[in-house]
Amino acid sequence: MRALGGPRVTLRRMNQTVVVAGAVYDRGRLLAARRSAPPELAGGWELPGGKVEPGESPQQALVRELREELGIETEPLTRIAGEWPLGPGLVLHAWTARLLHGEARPLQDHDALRWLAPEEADAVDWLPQDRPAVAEAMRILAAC
Ligand code: 523
Repeated sequence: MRALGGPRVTLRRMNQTVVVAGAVYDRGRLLAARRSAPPELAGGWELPGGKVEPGESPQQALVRELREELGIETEPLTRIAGEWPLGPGLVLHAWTARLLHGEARPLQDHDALRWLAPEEADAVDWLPQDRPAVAEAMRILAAC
């Protein structure tokens, strides 16, 4: 019997897969990424990330996804409070993260990137499900 509180209990609660998104900060700006797929999301801007795989912590998944999709090394910092449903079996969580090294490039799933200062938060058309996390990420950034 699996002990309560193990990672699968946390991350796959009620058979939900967690999608972890990163509010990546560098030099007072937040990274925004424009999706190129799937067609129904293409053109929308998001906090980049992806699904937490079995056996991974959300922080490990975030580091992996940001490396694969953008070629950057990051350090996850703290979870942004809240979770947002993405459809059957998927829920969005968000974490702040700090850029350690690398220059972000759209290698997979994105076709444009922008680094936004807090006053530019509305400069891109964020996916609706990302907006609460973006608002909180910008609030944190502005307070730094
Ligand atoms: N979202 C989303 N916002 C957001 C992310 C990172 C993802 O709404 N900030 C949605 C988009 C997809 C689902 O979450 O419907 C999975 O995200 P995706 O495709 O980036 O996750 P991957 O890369 O792990 O998915 P696979 O292509 O299946 O590997």
